Amino acid sequence: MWKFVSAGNSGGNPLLRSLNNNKGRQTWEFDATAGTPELRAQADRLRENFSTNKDTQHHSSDELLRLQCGDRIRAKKHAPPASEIPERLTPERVEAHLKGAISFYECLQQEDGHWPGDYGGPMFLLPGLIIALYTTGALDQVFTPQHKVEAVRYLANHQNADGGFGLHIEGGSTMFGTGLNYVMARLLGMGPDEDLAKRAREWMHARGGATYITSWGKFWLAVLGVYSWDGMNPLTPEMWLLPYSKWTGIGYLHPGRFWCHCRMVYLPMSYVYGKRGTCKETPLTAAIRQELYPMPYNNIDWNAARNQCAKEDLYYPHPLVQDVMWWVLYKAENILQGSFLRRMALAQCMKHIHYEDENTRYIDIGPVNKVINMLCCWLEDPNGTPFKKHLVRAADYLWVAEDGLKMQGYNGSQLWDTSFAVQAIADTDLLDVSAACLYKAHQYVEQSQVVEEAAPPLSRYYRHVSLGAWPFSTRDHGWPISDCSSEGLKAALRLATLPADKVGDPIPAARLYDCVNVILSYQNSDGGMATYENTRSFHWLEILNPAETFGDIIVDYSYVECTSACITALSAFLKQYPDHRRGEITSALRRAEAFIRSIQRPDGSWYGSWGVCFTYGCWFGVTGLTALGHNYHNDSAVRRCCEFLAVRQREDGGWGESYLSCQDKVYSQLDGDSHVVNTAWAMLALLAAGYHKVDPAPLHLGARFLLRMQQSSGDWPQQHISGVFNRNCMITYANYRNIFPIWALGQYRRLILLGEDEIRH
Ligand code: LAN
Repeated sequence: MWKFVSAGNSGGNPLLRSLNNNKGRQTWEFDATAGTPELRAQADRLRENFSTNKDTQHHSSDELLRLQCGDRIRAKKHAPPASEIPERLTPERVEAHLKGAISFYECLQQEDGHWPGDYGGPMFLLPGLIIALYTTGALDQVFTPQHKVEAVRYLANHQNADGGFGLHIEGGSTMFGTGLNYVMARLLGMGPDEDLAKRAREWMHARGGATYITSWGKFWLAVLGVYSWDGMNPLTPEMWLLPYSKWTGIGYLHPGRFWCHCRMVYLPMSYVYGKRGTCKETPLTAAIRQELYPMPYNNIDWNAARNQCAKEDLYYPHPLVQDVMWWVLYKAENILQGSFLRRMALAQCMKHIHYEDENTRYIDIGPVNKVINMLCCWLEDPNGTPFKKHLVRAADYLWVAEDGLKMQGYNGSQLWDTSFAVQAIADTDLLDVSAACLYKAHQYVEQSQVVEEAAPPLSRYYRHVSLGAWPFSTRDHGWPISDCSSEGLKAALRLATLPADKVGDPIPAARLYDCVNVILSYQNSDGGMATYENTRSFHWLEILNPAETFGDIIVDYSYVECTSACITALSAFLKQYPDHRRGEITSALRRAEAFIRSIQRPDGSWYGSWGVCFTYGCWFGVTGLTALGHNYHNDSAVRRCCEFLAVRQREDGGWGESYLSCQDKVYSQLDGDSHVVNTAWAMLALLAAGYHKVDPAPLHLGARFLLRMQQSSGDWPQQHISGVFNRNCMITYANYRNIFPIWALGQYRRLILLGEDEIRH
């Protein structure tokens, strides 16, 4: 049976370095002897159930994790009341639902204090891992037969009715998704004539074949040797030898100025490209070569293929300047390949790759560079320790649910979820049911703050300061993020206001000061905060974005979410530490406020870049302003946003936003029921604004919707996907369905039913 394993259990391996005994590490292991026959049968029923409904419900619900926590769930003390939800809600009634919700959610919490959860969604990640493992000959070392069964199950569950695969689990078919997942199916042992493979191939052939795959797809196919490197726009590694300084002008094109995810993906990609690192031909790769295209492989016009892209994949079409640039670089390849300059550039890339690996304990910043860095280490030395260290960290990205095995968008969202959970649970004021769980969560927050700076010199590796920051997932990952630092700080500050004998000792002030230092350092000249670093270049550089499916990947911009999180954290900090860097903090707050106001849309909303979508952005926009004393009564920006939200409330009392909002940048209503997460975000925004003092009716309706949706266990259902990146790719946040309803109902009870006045941010 598949078993979720958390933290320290996975220690002891000398190749697996950890700064804190693997706190937060999430892995799944197959143990043939685990569980009882009944449990195994139940897991199979959950799988069957998913497959039966897969065309209407694309999102899995972390049922296997819940199954594993079954004993705790059955033994828990509280459940929500079963009787019908009354017309008029009382504080006692909502309290009973909250107790049920908290005691359920506590059952999922791990010993180290974090909440695990599925962080899948994108469909282009696992194929990259499989291609890299196949190329390096390590597939069977990392993937047991059970891993393969679950990976194939995942494919079968997420193939669209038209035979293709999407960019993410809820999206329409794309060449990127279909080409890569087809190849993955074949590498996992599926025959070309099996139904899944046949239908996927037909989808591709009907659209011209795999030469129409996006540039990242071309890269992976070239690595496997089923696409020619001549059919790729060059990933010139020499860009790493450009001067960085602004004064040179060309310095603005240096990858060190790109958004760190973009830079860290193109770094190893350009190494592999520069080396033409390709899988040794096997009978299987030779067969795949012929299957991917409607014409014979040898007849393909590779030069033309460079710029081909299926219309289904085209979110950001190349502007003309890019085509010109690629043509020049394509010609330059003849000179650069094998030259002294190329050797220097490759050595430079490898230096940066090793730095990234070592400073993230081989987890790496994300799933894409993780896999390509691993491939680079193998290309450099197939028997070397770096490659081995990579292999043991592959498991950190894999997740198993009732829909199968998937690769996640990060090594988890541990710190992010735990910080929100702390704030949500603490905000209910129900310490008698939540003290033990807050105590453990406190440990996790403490244990995951970054207390060791990345290796010096930071500037040579284009790294921002990390000391004092909080990461998104684990301390071992360690990349600092503005809003994760802010949410971590807010969780720590909130816990410090609760009795230490119940929730544990507060984190020492000096460590909070370090965090404030990082947060302040994130402020850009426009007053806002970006994600991991400061904005280092210009928006117009986006014309160089070669990834047709993703928008806005070149530069780290200021975002409403990041900026608002920094505001709410700094203002909460000032309340507890009024004398620490007061002048700097107040001036940073003023500038951040001006930024948030400047990006409000004429209709009163804020566009959310990392969650779906306007409800998410509005929650951040509003709370950024209300933390500074503005509200519905005294501020027209807050008022306009409340009105934007109020008119989008639906018949059933909730809010429901489709992921299409993210790509189209226009509010898009969901089909069917409202969504508990969107409802909670909208309610949190309205409550923070004090809208209930003008009209509590929408909040009563929203609360009743949340209560109606709550299950008898205290859980909420998993509905549509809630996260997004780069405008177009969706990502799962499995914990949101528990955290945000608890948070919104807790505030609703306090501020409306109990009539309290204090809004906590
Ligand atoms: C994330 C996850 C967390 C997210 C928040 C903290 C929620 C956000 O407020 C800031 C941006 C950040 C850190 C973020 C950025 C983009 C990430 C890293 C991801 C969505 C997780 C996966 C995604 C990454 C880019 C996926 C790999 C794909 C590429 C295009 C490189």
